[in-house]
Amino acid sequence: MNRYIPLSFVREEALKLGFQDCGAAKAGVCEHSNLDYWLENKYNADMDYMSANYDKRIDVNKLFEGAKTVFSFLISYNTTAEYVDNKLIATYALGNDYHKVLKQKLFTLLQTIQLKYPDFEAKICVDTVPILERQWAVESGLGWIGKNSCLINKRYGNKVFLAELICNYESDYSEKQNNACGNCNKCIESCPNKAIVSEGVIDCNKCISYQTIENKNNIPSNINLSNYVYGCDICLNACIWNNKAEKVNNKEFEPSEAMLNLIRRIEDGNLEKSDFNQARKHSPIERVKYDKLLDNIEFAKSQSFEK
Ligand code: B12
Repeated sequence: MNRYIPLSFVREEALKLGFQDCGAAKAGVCEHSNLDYWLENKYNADMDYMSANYDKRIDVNKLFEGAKTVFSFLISYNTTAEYVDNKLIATYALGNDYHKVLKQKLFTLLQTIQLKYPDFEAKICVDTVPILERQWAVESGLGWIGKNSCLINKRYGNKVFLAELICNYESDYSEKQNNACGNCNKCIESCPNKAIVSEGVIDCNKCISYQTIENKNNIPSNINLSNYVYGCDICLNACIWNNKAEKVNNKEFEPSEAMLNLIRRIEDGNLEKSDFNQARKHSPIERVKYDKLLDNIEFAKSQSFEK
């Protein structure tokens, strides 16, 4: 007999742990024509890891043998905390590192599930696992892919993180949602480098987020950083669904004191390595080295830096 777990049970437990939503989709090969197109056009820039592990990225059975269901989870980082929209560091990096926060939550969830379903097994995925997280979120009914390529949720907008459990149980599968971007092109128009080359497709060579986080070489001189020195929120902030989004009280993603200090130091031009080391302790900003951050600041300053 097939093993079965109700989605309502998983969702209820996930919500107790602070997730905003959870859905489920039947495991298998994922729709990947957009990934293929993106890679063929070298829109991944120098992110070779996006072409490596291709077989795993499109088929969750290669990540977890005998996969039956992919549960997708959504958590908002659009918090009620008051802070100046600093236009230096992207919102997603102001609070605790979402990789650690979400992995811990899913680990706890897995333990809770196993108390009731002892032979439930799952692989926990958060960001770095080769899986198309946005596509699985669409398949799991959590929202649609916006023109800025982000997963947009009607209630929480696009400032949301995603994570998955690939498991050996069948479940109830969620209904997909319709795309509700309509004729709006605000995100496409907002990007100063025209990085959104067609609906849902980002050319990372032109993307501020890529240039300030992932690019290990010099930033090309024609790129406009628009003040950002780590990540970018421009196409997310432009989204009308983001403006309507319900804010959440997720304390772990509120800006840390160390991060607010880092921002003040950058603004005042007296940043020291110790400020960076404090801020990186719990933030995804640890993805870059101090020297890369300094280079980004120099580059942004050379292009009319605003406070
Ligand atoms: C590589 C990567 C990046 C790269 C490339 C981003 C990109 N657009 O591809 C860079 C460094 C630029 C980046 C930036 C950001 N990232 Co990032 N990133 C990833 C990563 C590791 C892989 C994404 C990927 O597979 N890209 C390849 C493209 C082809 O796939 P995709 O964008 O997911 O597109 C799928 C769908 O959009 C769909 N699709 C594509 N085009 C079209 C067109 C139409 C019409 C339709 C219907 C569908 C469709 O097909 C694709 C799958 O086949 C994921 C984690 C993961 N494992 O998935 C996080 C992830 C996508 N990133 C995330 C975040 C938070 C960000 C930033 C907001 C951070 C910041 N503020 O700076 C920005 C957003 C920039 C943007 N507009 O995308 C979140 C996004 C959550 C969300 N709401 O969508 C993820 C899911 C991480 C997480 N666990 O939460 N990121």
